[in-house]
Amino acid sequence: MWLAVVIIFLAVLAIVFKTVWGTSGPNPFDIDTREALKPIVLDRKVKNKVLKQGFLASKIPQDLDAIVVGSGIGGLAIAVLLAKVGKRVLVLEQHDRAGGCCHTFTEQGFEFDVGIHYIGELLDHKPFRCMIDQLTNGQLQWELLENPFDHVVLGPPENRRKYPIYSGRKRFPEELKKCFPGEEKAIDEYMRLVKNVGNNGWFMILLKLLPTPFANFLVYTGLANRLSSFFRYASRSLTDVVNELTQNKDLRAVLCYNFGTYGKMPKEASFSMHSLIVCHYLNGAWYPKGGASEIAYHMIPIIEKAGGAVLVRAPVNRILLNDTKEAIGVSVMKGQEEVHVHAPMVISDAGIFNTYQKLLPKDVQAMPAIQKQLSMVQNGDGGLSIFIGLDGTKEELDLKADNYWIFLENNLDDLVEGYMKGKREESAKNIPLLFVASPSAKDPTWQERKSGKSTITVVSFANYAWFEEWKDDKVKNRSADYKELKDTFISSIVEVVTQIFPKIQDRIEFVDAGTPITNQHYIGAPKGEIYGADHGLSRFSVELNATIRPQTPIKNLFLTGQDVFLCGFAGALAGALTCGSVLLNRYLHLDAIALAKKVKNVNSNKKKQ
Ligand SMILES: Cc1cc2nc3c(=O)[nH]c(=O)nc-3n(C[C@H](O)[C@H](O)[C@H](O)COP(=O)(O)OP(=O)(O)OC[C@H]3O[C@@H](n4cnc5c(N)ncnc54)[C@H](O)[C@@H]3O)c2cc1C
Ligand SMILES: *[C@@H]1O[C@H](CO)[C@@H](O)[C@H](O)[C@H]1NC(C)=O
Ligand SMILES: *[C@@H]1O[C@H](CO)[C@@H](O)[C@H](O)[C@H]1NC(C)=O
Ligand SMILES: CC(=O)N[C@H]1CO[C@H](CO)[C@@H](O)[C@@H]1O
Repeated sequence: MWLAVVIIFLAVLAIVFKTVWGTSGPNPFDIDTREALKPIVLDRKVKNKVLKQGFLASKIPQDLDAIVVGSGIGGLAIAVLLAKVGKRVLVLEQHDRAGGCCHTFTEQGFEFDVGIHYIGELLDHKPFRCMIDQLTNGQLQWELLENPFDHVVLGPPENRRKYPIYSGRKRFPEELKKCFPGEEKAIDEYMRLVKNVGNNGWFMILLKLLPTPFANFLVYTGLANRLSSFFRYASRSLTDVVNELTQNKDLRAVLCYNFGTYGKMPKEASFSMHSLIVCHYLNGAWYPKGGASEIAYHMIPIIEKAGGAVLVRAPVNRILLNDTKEAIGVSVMKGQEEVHVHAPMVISDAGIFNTYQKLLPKDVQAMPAIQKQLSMVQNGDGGLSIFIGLDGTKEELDLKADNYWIFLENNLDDLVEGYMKGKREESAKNIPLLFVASPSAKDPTWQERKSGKSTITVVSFANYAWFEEWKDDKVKNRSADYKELKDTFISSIVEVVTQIFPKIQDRIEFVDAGTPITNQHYIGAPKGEIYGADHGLSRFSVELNATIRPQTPIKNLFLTGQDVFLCGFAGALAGALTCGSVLLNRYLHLDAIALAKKVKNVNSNKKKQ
């Protein structure tokens, strides 16, 4: 019986594909647009001319084809995709520089980036790499991290166990087995599951792109679960799956260690999400040469070349709707005044909560279709970042191009729960999980830019409620008790970091913390979220995945970025590609794969000649 259903479904799918192809729009991945590599620009003033173009009514291009709210990778990528097929797009960013989580900032001469520590899948000619090359005309360069690229540290200072994590489909499990003799079977089974589930992530994209009736058919017949191991494992927690594999507590923790990349403790995390992450880094981990600001810096000119613009200090305060409740443009706050900008299409990278709850009028928010979507998602946990500027080179300070995941013990679920539910003054003194990395050690241009200095960035989580009372204070001049709380977090974090990197002792020249209300201000995260909407188990239900799509219940209003798909640079980019697929009526993921193949063939032919 199931077989018959599957066959009928596949037949229908074939017809759907055909009709879609039949009426499809232009292909932004039609030709290879990479240009010869230009010398890297390190002068901040030169870069700021591109990244910090302030909003002025006079700078708004005429006859816009689309407006994008937010200049994160999700917003820039959809703007570039449209620009590549000749559309004129205006990107509006509330912060004073473009990039969203990919922006960088400078304090006391130290440059820090916010949301880019390492990205996977960037091997030459892989579709993901090809896509990014096309979106930056081949100007963005990537630097491979060390191998091991991650280190897991478990236990209290007097008993710390260190486990190196290597990339490589073979090497990753091999090295784990060296650390955990006798656990070979558990590690092999983990690898089998992770690969099986992680390689099925495309199914999620399919669900978002199929016409809604087909997607619903898949959901409500249970076919989606049967057809894809991704969804079969989506409702199982990471803790559940891992605990079945082994009794070894350290190994259990190591198999879960990077849950911080999507921000959900293992017992609430979906095994499918975790599998995607593990697979993402299996072939290595990379960092953008020149820092995260390179990303926006090389995308904006493509948008401009097509007649569009990327303007900052442009907070959109509402989406303009006409009498038939169709989106016709946005209103931007310029000082106390509203400036109205019109376009036949509005695409929001500001996240699902901002878009529906802040930018739409109350009566529209109340629409059942919008309420249904909102009821399916929650605000994710708040992020905490510590930025440390150091005197000394990476060699002097013993910093490498890698990351440390430091946990106070191996019972990760209890650690996170205790911390996040704890009283803020207590939690601030004892932060049980830290991600620590040195961006300056990852970037080969750093010494040229800031000779003799280094940086360390630390990331963890923090409860938005701990900081909410100060959210309306003026940034950079918040009250003394806010600073005091921040200092408690800073000193307990610096203590741990100094234990792991003893050479930084007495070398700290600058240190500051970004809290959930900092995220609120600079990246527009409504509750200080680190990764947008929550990535708990329910995020992975088939139904949610089929419901939350680039199309919104409002005509001509679309969503892009991390909330449409998943968090992370790759996740937000996949959101943009999904959005572009809808707008251009074609499967852009397939187009990117096709171009990657073509480019690879051309290159290997060149080598042969
Ligand atoms: C501390 C931290 C570390 C991270 N580390 C990594 C990592 O190592 N690897 C990785 O792959 N991912 C990492 N991520 C995640 C990744 O950076 C994000 O998931 C991704 O960049 C999100 O892109 P986006 O375009 O969806 O959203 P964002 O980058 O958040 O962009 C949204 C933009 O919309 C703007 N906006 C909001 N409201 C308005 C409005 N009303 N008007 C105008 N503009 C508005 C915001 O200012 C913001 O610029 C990290 C994130 C953080 C916070
Ligand atoms: C609203 O805008 C859409 C698209 O621009 C248009 O087709 C429709 O006629 C408009 N409705 C009204 C009442 O203006
Ligand atoms: C900071 O805030 C205090 C009061 O809270 C005020 O007196 C002071 O002028 C402010 N400083 C700046 C630079 O705004
Ligand atoms: C079919 C299914 O799993 N539906 C779930 C979708 O997500 C919502 C909200 O998280 C759940 O309540 C549903 O059960």
